[in-house]
Amino acid sequence: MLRTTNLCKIEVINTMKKLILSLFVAGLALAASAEDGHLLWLRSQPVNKAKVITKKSSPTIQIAKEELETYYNGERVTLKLDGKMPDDDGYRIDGTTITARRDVGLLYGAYALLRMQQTSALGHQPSALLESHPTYSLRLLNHWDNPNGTVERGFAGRSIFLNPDPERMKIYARANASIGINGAVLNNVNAKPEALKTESLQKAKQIADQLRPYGIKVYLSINFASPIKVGGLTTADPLNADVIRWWKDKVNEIYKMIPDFGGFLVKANSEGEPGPQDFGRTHADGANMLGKVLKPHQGIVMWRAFVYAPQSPDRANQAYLEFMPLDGQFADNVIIQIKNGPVDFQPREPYSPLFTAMKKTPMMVEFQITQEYLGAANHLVYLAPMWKEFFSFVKPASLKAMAGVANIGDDTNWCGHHFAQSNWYAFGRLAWNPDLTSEQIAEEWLAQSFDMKAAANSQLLSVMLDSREACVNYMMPLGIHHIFAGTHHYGPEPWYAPRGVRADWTPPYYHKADSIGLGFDRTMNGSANVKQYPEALCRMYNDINTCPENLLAWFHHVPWDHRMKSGRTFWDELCHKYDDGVREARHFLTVWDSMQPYVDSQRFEEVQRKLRIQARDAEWWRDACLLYFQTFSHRPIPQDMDHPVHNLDEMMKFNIPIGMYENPAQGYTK
Ligand code: GCV
Repeated sequence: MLRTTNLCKIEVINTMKKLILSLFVAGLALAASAEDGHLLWLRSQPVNKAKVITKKSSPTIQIAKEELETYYNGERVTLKLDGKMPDDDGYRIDGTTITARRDVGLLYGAYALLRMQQTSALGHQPSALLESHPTYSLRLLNHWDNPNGTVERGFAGRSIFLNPDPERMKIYARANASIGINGAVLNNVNAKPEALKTESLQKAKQIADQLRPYGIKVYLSINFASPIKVGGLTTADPLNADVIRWWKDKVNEIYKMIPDFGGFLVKANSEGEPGPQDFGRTHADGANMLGKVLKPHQGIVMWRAFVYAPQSPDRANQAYLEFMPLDGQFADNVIIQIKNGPVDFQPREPYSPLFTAMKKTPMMVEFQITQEYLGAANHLVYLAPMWKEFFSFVKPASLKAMAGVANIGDDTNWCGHHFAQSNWYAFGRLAWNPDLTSEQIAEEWLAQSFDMKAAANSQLLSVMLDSREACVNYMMPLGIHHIFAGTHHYGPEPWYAPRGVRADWTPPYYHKADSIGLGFDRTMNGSANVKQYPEALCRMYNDINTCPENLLAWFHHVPWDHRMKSGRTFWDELCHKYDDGVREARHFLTVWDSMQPYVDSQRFEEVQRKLRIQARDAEWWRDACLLYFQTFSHRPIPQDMDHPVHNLDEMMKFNIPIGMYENPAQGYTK
């Protein structure tokens, strides 16, 4: 009896020991695996092994040295400046010697070497000879941050610039420098005049000082009426001598504080913002006045072409109509900043025809990294394929620069969704080299952001590469556009058209559904938008039989029974596209669920929650759009697909909010 009891005790003690040990091991594993995404793609652990040899020292070279000495796992790296290299930010890596013309080139070279180390499994050899030069000298993030800390179309918390915390600024600067981003516009293009008050400039100076060693210049968005609103003048007429003097003094004040200030970004005469047209002047008059004032300081003006008037029969025509007559009239330090598409960052648009029409004006493209129209921070949508699509029509060399509307806020993981970090990453990599493929960039990002086995990586790679087309499918396939909810741009509201709201801010203006068909007739018989494209494209888009099907309802009012290449009618094809999108969104979730063994628990769960939202939203999109369009088509939903599970009348009463399942995004301000 006694013996048995003792044996039992021993067993209990052993079991407890085992339990404690396993809890300890599990605890360790958990601690090791907990990741919150705060370090972005720069998650390497210090190895503190390399010795870096360099003759020159500067704050930028010092950072390059520290990065390599901390994270490079070779013995020795040499950093060399070479005045014979091309005069740009490029670098050469020969074994473990990095050579560059500029200090910042050495920093970019250091990050490139570290990237090779992190992605070596992809077959990049650290010892390979590599010389790389940026396609664009200006690679800018546009932050739409407001002085009160909100971020317009931001879904990742509040502005990181509200109280620029040095630790956060350092991660931000490292991340940008690691992918070659060299400029940040600190405030919203819907600029408050206060942005130019001395107190605000002092804050900009503080940020500029923190970013400078990483090769990043700061820029500001300005309100064109600032001479009135800040300066107390009675006019902001760009040809008025007092106005010009006010801008000169303001610019001098800025450069005293920030000697390497980059320049101004201007949204003028657009969506109610003031501009030169308010004083009977042109965009060129306004932009050139600012250009002249900035010129002695080597500053630039980025003047946006995002303009449209409420009464126009076709919003897509307008930027061209306003800017083409001014081609060749802009000063040489003015760049016209044009959104990739002619309407507004839709999941799919054709390229803006201004890019191929303007021949005598420096231009830059504005992409939107924040997912205003692609599921906010809830949907996994990798945007590189969309930007590459743009570059398949617009030659990179025809542009001067690239800007991206940032998806960054003070959320722990910066971008709201762990995978949204890949869009920040992809933007920077493409601004350096638009010839990189979406696949290369996604592979690099995955290799640096997770520690997965190759097979798992390749499944995630497919998810990323398919995600943009999936989003197009479940939101607005076959060229449909701008059928978003009226009060935000997250869910569908193709029926939204309250009295009193400008027509071009309502979906029926764009989809034009009726008993005949669906889509906006932009052919020569319609708004003639096709005419703004080069002749061959014009011809192709104008003919419903040659127009690419993925833009069909963009350029045509497509009859419901129009025969598609698949043999289906347009209506049936539309139904299938929506259903494909839903299936794809569900498939992304299934793939992710199988990643659990390879991903740290925190990021696994956070991404899983978002993918579940995405799959539910996709279903909501399909049901809302198909049931609503069916009231015009009067055709049945095909039998060989999943049928809607919601009722239209119920959906029409409910406006799916961005934060339906999560905390609402704080950013939306309009
Ligand atoms: C910053 C769209 C967005 C606005 C944005 C505007 C622009 O209309 O919805 O939030 O304003 O584009 O790019 O200026």
